[in-house]
Amino acid sequence: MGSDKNKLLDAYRRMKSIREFEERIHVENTTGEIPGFVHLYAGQEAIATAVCKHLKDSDYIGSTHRGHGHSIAKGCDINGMMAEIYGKKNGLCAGKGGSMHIADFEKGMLGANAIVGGNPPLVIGAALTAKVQGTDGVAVSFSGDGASNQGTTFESMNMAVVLQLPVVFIFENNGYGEGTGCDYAVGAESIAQRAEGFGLPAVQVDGTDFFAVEAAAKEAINRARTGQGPSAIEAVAMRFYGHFEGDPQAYRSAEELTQLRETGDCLKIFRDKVEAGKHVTKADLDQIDQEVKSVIDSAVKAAREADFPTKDDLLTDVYVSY
Ligand SMILES: Cc1ncc(C[n+]2csc(CCOP(=O)(O)OP(=O)(O)O)c2C)c(N)n1
Ligand SMILES: [Mg+2]
Repeated sequence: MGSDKNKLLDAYRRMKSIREFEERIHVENTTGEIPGFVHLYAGQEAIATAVCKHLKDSDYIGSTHRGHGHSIAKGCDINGMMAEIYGKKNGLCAGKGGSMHIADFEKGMLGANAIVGGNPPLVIGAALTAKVQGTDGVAVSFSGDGASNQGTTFESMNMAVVLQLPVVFIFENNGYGEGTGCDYAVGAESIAQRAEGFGLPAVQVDGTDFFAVEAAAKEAINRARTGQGPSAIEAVAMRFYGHFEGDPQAYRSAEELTQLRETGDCLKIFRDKVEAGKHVTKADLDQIDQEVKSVIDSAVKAAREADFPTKDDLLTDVYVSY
C-alpha cells in the first residue's frame, strides 16, 4: 500500500514539476531575460512522466525542441536546467545550449533537438550500442506528429525493425506541427497505424491519461529490454501554449484553449482519479503543489543571479575530448 501511494505521489510530483516549470517560464520569458526561443510542454506532462517512469539512468532518451518535460521526467537537475535556459555558466550545458539543447548524459538524456526528426537516428544509435554491448539498455525517441512525417523518422523505424533494436518510438500527437493541423499533414489514419506499416507493434493512447500511457509504455519498454524488438506508441494530448512563446495562435480558437484547460488537463485528470481511490488525499497533492512551487521559485532566483559564461568559455567544449 505504502509503495503504491509513494509511486502515485512521485508521478504527481514529476508532472507538477514540469507544469510549474513551464508556467513559470511562460511568465519569466516576458521579462526579456531568457535568451532564445522557448517551446512549452504544458499539457503533455503525463506522457514524458509515464514513459520515463520505466527507464533507468543508463537508458537513453532523445528529445525535441519541446524538451523541458522530457528532461525533468528523465531526472535532469531542475536548477541546472533553469540556469541553462537563462544561458548561465552553471547551466547543465554551461549555458551554451539553452532551452533547445539541454543534454545530460549522466541521466541518459541525449539532448533536446532543434531539428524536427533529428532524434530518431541518434536514438537508434544508442539502441544499437546497447544491443551490440549486450546490456539490457533501452532507448526512447520522443517525436511530435510533425516529426512523424520526416524521412529520418521513417528510416529509423525501418532500421529498428530490421536490426530488432531495443527502442521505443513515442509519437506525441498534440494536433499541430507549428500551425499546421495533423489532420491535414499526417497522411494516414493514425501515426500508430503508420508505424505498424513499418512492422512495429504500435498502439494509440490518450496522452492526458497517465495510467493509459504508463501501461502502454510498460509493455513496449519491457519488450525492448527483453530482446523482443522495437515498438511505437502514439499518445494524443494537446499543448496548452502556442508553438513557441510569442506564437499568436491564429490557427486555433480561444474556446479550444479554454476547453483544454477544463477537460484536457492531465494533472486534473490524474488528481480526480487518485483522489477517488483509497491511498492519496487532496491534502497530499496540495502539499506537493506547495513544495514544487518553492523548488521552481528558488531555481528561477538562482538562475537570475548566476553568472554568464565568459569570453574564454567560448573556446572550451568545441571538440570532444576522449
Ligand atoms: C528539419 C526541420 N524542419 C522544420 C523545422 C521548423 N520547425 C520547428 S518545430 C516544427 C513543428 C514540429 O511539430 P511537431 O513535430 O508536431 O512537434 P510539436 O512542436 O508539436 O511539439 C517545425 C516545422 C525544424 N526545426 N527542423
Ligand atoms: Mg505537434
